[in-house]
Amino acid sequence: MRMGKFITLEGVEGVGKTTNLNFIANYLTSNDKDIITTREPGGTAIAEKIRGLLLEHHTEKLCNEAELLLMFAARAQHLEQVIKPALAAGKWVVCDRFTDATYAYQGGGRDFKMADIHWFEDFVQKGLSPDTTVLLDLPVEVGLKRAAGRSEPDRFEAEKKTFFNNVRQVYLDRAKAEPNRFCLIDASENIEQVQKNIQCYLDKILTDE
Ligand code: Z5A
Repeated sequence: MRMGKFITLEGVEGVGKTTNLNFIANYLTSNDKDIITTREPGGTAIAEKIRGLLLEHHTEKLCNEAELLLMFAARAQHLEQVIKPALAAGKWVVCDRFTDATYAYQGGGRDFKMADIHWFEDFVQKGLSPDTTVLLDLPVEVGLKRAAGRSEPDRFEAEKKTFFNNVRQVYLDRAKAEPNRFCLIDASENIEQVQKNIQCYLDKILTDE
């Protein structure tokens, strides 16, 4: 039985997911919600090892099919070990990225058919999907500039601008197709305004509960 709520954060590189994940976590906690924060790929010891494989550069090229399967392998482990038990215990799960990222990066970026991703989604998640997805949107160049200079670019960060523009477009298409689940936030505004807008949305969820 699922009692908690499942909230995910999405967006291209540098939109402020990590910054706002902490804000959401603090806001929900101050509203007496029992929450956990987690991330994808990752969130368990095994899934974090898979994250390492996915993000690191290798001398051998990681093929796109292996990348897609590893994303779902990490997700299966994460769901089983962390997300499902937390939701069943009535906790709110706030997760930095989930399957929308697979549609955006592997579908939009790597050109996999959306129907193939959908098949894996059904196989791994068996109907479990986020209640709410906060999509932080901003022009790709701005996000890349914000994220620049933090560390050596990982395997995804090293991709070209066209890749990220395709990723962004899939996110926007998905938000348009599911307006009830997505909360679309203009992440080009200053942090205070972005968080005010997120808070308005969270207040609605808390009131509707
Ligand atoms: N991936 C995938 O391909 N398929 C999948 O299914 C999944 C993931 C689940 C790892 O993700 C990679 O995995 C990701 C997609 C792929 N690769 N990429 N690219 P990740 O989430 O760990 O990595 P990330 O996207 O690179 O996140 P990030 O770079 O850490 O960005 P962020 O968390 O969105 O941003 P931030 O660290 O909160 O903020 C960046 C900077 O901007 C920071 O200095 C902030 O202080 C600043 N900031 C934040 N908000 C603002 C505003 N409003 N104004 C000004 N400055 C701001």
